[in-house]
Amino acid sequence: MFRKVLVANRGEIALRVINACRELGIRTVAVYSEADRNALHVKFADEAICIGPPRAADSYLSVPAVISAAEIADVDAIHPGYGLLSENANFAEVCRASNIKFIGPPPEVTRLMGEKEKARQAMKKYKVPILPGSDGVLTTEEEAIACAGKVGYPVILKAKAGGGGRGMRIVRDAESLPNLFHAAFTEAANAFGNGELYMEKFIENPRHIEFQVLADEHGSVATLFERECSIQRRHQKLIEEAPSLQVTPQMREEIGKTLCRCLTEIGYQNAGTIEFLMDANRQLYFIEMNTRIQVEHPVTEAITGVDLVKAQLRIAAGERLDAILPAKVEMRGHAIECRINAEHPQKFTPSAGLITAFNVPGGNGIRVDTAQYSEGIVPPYYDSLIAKLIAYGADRGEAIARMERALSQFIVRGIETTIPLHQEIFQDEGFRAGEFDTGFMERFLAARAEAEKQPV
Ligand code: MV4
Repeated sequence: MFRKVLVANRGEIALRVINACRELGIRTVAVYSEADRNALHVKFADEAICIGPPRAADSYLSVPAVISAAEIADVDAIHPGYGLLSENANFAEVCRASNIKFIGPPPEVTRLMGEKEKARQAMKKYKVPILPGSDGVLTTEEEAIACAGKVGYPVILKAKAGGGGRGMRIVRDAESLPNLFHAAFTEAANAFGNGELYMEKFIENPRHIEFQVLADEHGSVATLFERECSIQRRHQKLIEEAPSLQVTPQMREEIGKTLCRCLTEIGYQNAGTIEFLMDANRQLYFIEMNTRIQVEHPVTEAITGVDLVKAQLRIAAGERLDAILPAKVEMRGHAIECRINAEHPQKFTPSAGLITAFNVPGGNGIRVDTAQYSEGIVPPYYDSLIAKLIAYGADRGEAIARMERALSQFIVRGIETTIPLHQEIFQDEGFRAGEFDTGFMERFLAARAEAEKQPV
């Protein structure tokens, strides 16, 4: 096992990784920007090194700054958390060249999954269901029109270098395709330095369902079932749960087996998430793979009892999955996560500043992952996530009841948070019945805006 690990992140995930290391007897090194001097990840790590000014580009995202800190502290490995450098294959290569273990898959695999169209073809090769669409990138409008003719409208153009919803265009007919092709290409070229596009059949208001896997360095891959992540706004997830009410035991088993075979062939290692869209016929189609630990990993931990971050560390240290996991990973009960953001609950504008009161709920079935505290500061430079509230129950009803109870006891003063928004969503009949798709928040917010127009 590693002697010392550098945690190349901040906020709740940095603390989450520090906790896992502590439980495994690994020393930790925090890195921090000048804005995070008083942050809890700095306080709770064994050592801490300031790596630069507040802007992430000058600190947490700076490969030379992070690698220098790792060399000065003489660590064996770096855990990147999520976001920041976690899916940067160049960073993983620099780690390798510096003889520091990057806790994630090999750079070649990170690069493959970062090229969305290559990932799609790789999944197709190993029989993971994909949507009808292009084979490879489309080089001309003519090629795109021909492809859309075969697939059938509506189609969606996506950036090969994209992901997470940027640089996409929905195309509903051949007449509008040339302009949309040009717009998507230009946007992708500006955002990612690569304008190449591919095409898929467009699914209206799909559900977003993702499968969690763990893969060791000896060719073993295990599935830890799925999460339902359809409650999102502008590609930012708000609520996630596990398992999905829409996935039958047979689908879970079949997709799980196919993914394990596929990822063994690809040479995947570490924790990973395979994202799918579910259409109205409840068919699942691969869209993207994320090669990092995800924000919503605790709902999977709650239903499986597996500590995913400890598993990442043990896998990266060369341990075998059969030593890390029970003979058969089983799921039990239901878990839901609310992302608590430092944002105005109606306008979604960021709300940085001093937290004057912070009461974290607890009790049976409640987990809170946060690096915030009373008198803590939310800097304006980073992601607005300040806490994750996870409720577990024997069934979805119990998880909902516990979440509502905990939301009412989660008190944050001094800044605005999305807690009141979550309380409203948990009142929604459709949400409570599990009847929702990725269009849920748009409809919910439109209905709320409409209701506010009516005089009382
Ligand atoms: C799609 C789609 C419909 N059809 N692809 C958005 C984020 C990116 N990861 C993929 N996205 C979508 N891809 C096809 N072929 C609809 C979306 C989409 C979406 C997906 C997941 C969660 C929320 C979403 C919100 C809007 C659109």
